[in-house]
Amino acid sequence: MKMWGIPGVLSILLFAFFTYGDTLKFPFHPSNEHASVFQLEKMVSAVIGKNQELSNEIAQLKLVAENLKQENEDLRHNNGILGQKYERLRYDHESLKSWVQGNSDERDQIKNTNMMESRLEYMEALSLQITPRSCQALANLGVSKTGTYLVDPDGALIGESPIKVLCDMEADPVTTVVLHDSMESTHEAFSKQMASLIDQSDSCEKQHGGLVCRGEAPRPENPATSCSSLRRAGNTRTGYHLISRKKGRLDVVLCQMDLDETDPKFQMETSALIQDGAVIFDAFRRSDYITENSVIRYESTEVNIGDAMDPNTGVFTAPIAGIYSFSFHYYTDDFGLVHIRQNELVKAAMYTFYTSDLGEHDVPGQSVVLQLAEGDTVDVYLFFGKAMSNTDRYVHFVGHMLTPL
Ligand SMILES: [Ca+2]
Repeated sequence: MKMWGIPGVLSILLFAFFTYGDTLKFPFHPSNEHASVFQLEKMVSAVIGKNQELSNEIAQLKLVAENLKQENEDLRHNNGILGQKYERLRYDHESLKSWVQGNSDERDQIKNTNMMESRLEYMEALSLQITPRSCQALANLGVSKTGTYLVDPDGALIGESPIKVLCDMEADPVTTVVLHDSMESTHEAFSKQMASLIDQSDSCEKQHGGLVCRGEAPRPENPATSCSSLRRAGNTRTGYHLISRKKGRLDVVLCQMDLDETDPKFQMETSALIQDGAVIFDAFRRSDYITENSVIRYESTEVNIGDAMDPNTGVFTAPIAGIYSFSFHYYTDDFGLVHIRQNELVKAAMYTFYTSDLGEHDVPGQSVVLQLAEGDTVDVYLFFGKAMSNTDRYVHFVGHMLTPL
């Protein structure tokens, strides 16, 4: 290396001077020339030796520098490789990311599709459960296209499963055609559904090896008279219902709509009933009634719910069968006999034995509870004596139904 040239030699000489300066003064002493030459030779030899030593060191340093340079080169090279690797990794990461994104999109799509499918299944399952009873019912819901549909003649959620039928929506009335292959269940189930369909249709006939039904049967009476008629009317809720089997009353029955109609538990009676309309009257007089051997008549009624009391004839006519309560009061100061009668038969009597001469008088009365059939009559008959009254209304014939039967 040049940097080790002249400045190197100078530094060696300077080094030598400072190291051996003292001895240099001594060898040039004029009195010992020979020794001085020897000393000089020794000195030069030492300098050369030192120089050699330094050269070795320099060579070593050069080697170290070369190594360092090489290492630096290696490091730079490695750095480049690492950079490339980093770039590659980054690229891989990006690819992975977009792959994951794509996957997740696909997964979302699959998820959405699955959700749609399960919703569709749900709707299908639901529609099976709430399938209308006939093509007419479908038409009433707004379905106007002729085609194959599921209907459930014996009612949704009860009885047999829906059956597949052909609905001719263009026919008037809408026609339900049941083909033989339209039922996948048992013969018994098929027969039940057919019976229900016939029950609900206006008319049915066998045609082309199938059954063709048209229109809707008239709605059952309202209120229904049984759990069966309730069910036919479309009420398929199991529970307590009111049915009307007799005029003037509503019976509470338990309808187990999920049971077959032949099952004795399908319609369970309870003793609870509700009176359908009240029967209460209070007929009175403001004047004496003195016509013996006749039905006492009245001038008016205070209350006459159900219009079962005719004050003009004095006769009460039971509008419905039931248990009724009656009472009659009047004023008298005479000897007399008065009857409360059912269908003109005596059921109760009032007897007085007063004499007006002695100033005796009273307000006699009587009460009865009678079981009446629809149309039975009840009246008060003056056998003899007087049923006296004035504007204070001493005469009252009162009656009301306690319970229907
Ligand atoms: Ca059904």
